[in-house]
Amino acid sequence: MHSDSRRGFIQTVGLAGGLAWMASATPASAATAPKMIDHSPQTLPPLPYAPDALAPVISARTVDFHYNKHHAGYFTNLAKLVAGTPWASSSLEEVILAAAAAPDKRAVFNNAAQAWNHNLYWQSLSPTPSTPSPALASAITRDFGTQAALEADLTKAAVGQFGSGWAWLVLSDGKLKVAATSNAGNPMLEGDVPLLVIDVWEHAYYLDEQNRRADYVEGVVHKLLNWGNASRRYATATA
Ligand code: MN3
Repeated sequence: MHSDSRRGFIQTVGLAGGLAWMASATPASAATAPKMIDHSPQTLPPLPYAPDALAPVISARTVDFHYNKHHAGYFTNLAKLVAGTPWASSSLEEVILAAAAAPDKRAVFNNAAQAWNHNLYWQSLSPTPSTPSPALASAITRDFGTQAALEADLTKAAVGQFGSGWAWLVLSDGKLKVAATSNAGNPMLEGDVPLLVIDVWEHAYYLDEQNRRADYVEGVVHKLLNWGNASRRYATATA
């Protein structure tokens, strides 16, 4: 996706959210606009595996708190914040992009984005070992050289993120890229397509690893990343 189509994507989403601020963005045809590959409801999705499935890297206790308290809490807060507004019936993605543009909707943005980021986080992990599809593997070779180089970049971004945040593999202008965001940040705000994400908020690892974020990240990157899901997202984003 090049920059014109990215503006078109943002404009389309922005207008769907009733935003006048996007009116000056360059129009792009639907044919060239990148796909929004999710239209997520504002409801907590089921955990895709048993709470103890990610142990010993991530304990059942951490998954329980993380999913049932933190992740569920963002949806609960969001529901209260958008109740009775037009955003109550919008997709999570529409709320995120619209709220990001409204300075007085910071709480809406934070809760919607945290809800979405955690949706992808659970999908980005799996107890079952997996490898990238041939198409994604080829793109990894093109953009990082080797799978090990990508994993090293992702690890560095996750360990190096100062404070709370997220480390991502994204599709950006047709290329794979590692990114980091702080707090509830999400690369979709830049027009990029998130393929997988690692949560580096302390609540993701503190019960298991205390301050040793690097141990958590190493375990996630080398034992738990769901390359099957990343491959499906890559296929959808490039179709
Ligand atoms: Mn979290």
